[in-house]
Amino acid sequence: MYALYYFPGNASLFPHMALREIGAAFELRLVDRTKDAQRSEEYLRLNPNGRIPVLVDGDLVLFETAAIVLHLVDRHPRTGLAPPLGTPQRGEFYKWMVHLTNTPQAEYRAWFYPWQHVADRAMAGSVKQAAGERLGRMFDVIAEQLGVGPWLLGEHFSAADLFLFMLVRWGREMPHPPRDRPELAAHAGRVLERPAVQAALEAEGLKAPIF
Ligand SMILES: N[C@@H](CCC(=O)N[C@@H](CS)C(=O)NCC(=O)O)C(=O)O
Repeated sequence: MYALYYFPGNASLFPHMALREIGAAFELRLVDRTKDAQRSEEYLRLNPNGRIPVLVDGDLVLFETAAIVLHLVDRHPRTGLAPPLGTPQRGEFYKWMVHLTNTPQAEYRAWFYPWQHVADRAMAGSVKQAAGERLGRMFDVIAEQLGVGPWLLGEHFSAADLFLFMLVRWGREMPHPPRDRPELAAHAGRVLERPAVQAALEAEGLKAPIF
């Protein structure tokens, strides 16, 4: 039985959707950000960075959402959430997982926490605006690469699609949201139709508009 430390809509949504796609037994443990629980002594023992999520798998305690999902797809190879090891498609899968985590996901930190990126908090608005513009260019490229899809790996649905869905969702209140790109809106719509995704959103209490 896995335990996933989460907060609704946070980076934990990606492994949460993956766990439901896999059909694995898991328990959700709320890290109450409204009380800064991510900075509690108890949580810092699990993730000294004070960030959500964490997955506990027996004696293994993992932070980093992409690493958690890579571990889950390895633990459940027959669920098809990643192409077989050593295939060109597996390489494409790694490309998207790494790109999404170290490019748009990392950039979102500047969008959501701009004051952490400047010594002078008065500049935070400018940092946020620039982050939004960089994210826009990143989503332009992703949309172009995705094309008609239907998935990031073409005909093969993978965990990377869940990741992209979460990142598109995070930008829903941007001046030029990711959903403005027809490829990304169509992709998010397809992911949203999946029963496992619906179940995860419902369990986290996330309501429309989802993206
Ligand atoms: N690289 C980390 C980033 C996780 C992250 O930034 N989580 C956010 C929520 S989406 C968080 O914990 N924010 C609370 C804080 O920074 O205090 C991962 O992918 O797990």
